[in-house]
Amino acid sequence: MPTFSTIVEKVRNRQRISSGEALELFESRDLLTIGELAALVNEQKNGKNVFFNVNRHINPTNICVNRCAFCAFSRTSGEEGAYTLTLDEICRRAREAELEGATEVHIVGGLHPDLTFEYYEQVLRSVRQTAPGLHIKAFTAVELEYFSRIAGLTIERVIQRLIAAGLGSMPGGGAEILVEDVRKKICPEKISGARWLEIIRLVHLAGLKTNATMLYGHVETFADRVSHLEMLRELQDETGGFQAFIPLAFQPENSDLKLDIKGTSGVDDLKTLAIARIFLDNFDHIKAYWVMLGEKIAQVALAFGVNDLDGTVVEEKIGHDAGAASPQLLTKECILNLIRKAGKNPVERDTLYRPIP
Ligand code: V47
Ligand code: SF4
Repeated sequence: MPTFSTIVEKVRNRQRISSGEALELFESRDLLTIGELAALVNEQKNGKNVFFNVNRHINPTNICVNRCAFCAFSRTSGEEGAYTLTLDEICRRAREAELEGATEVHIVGGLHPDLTFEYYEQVLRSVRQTAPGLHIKAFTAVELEYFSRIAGLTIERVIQRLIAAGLGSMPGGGAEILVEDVRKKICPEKISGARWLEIIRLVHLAGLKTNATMLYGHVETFADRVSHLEMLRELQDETGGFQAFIPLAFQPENSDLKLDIKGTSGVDDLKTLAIARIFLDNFDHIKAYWVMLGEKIAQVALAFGVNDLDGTVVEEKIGHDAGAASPQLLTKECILNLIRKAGKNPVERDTLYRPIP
């Protein structure tokens, strides 16, 4: 049984901690020591710099055949609130974003029963054509598996064709909790955790960077969170293709998950971010996604090992359909202010973490 003080010594000596030790940290009440350790690890990697980007989210459709129990965004075809954007509407949003100084569009959506793979290729081509200055970060491993199924293509071929159409990198969604028992309860129709990792491995091998997320604060145990982090750390040791790790705090409103606990606590949010910073020693960036955390916890997270706040976002549906209390967008000035008031140095970045002068 690892003791808290041996874990502290290990982290101070820049040694990797084990899964058992990560579990010990999750079970500890000493939030401040965990935060201090995470801040130390982050400072060694990133100094006082905190990254953000100017981006815009676009969700082409909320119609989805999966209907995960935690998801308040998805609809069945024909249901009230179901929508599918036209290519023109997608391009208008991208063009608007570019004119407003964005460097990235983040495109993810539901698994639509009728749209073809060619439509998604067309989305990428059209965005590239109308807003050539934007990096396109799009689609999750879940969507890639669906494309491969509807098009009758291998995942490798799907990846090649998406790259040819303009895909620049991938966000980290669809990971949820990679442990099978948990997936059976919260997203039984979704690809397995093993398949998510396999597809991401292929994306990394094709030369694209991705992020990794973890949806926490629902039915999972601390041990499940640690297993999730362990699987990510192993894959990162192999490919080095992950850029940022992003814990996503579960927003319970309007979802089918009936839980006693309504949403995560600030203590759990900060502890999860900090332990991720300590455990994922091979990840360069830990992102506090302000949409799910709220601006205040995201700001405090900068003292708990976080070095990225995501971006301006502009139009967010997934968290807000599930009751997120954060605003729809943060202006660049607002993000700069938030970082400076936390005593840190804001750095605007592009998708690949190159500073923008
Ligand atoms: O995969 C769905 C999650 C994800 C809820 O990579 C929910 O830069 C909380 O992955 N409460 C999509 N979370 C969002 C995502 C993301 C967001 C920002 C940045 C990046 C990045 C990636 O949202 C889904 C799912 O895990 N989600 N429903 C909910 N009720
Ligand atoms: Fe569909 Fe993704 Fe929502 Fe699951 S989380 S129902 S796959 S949109």
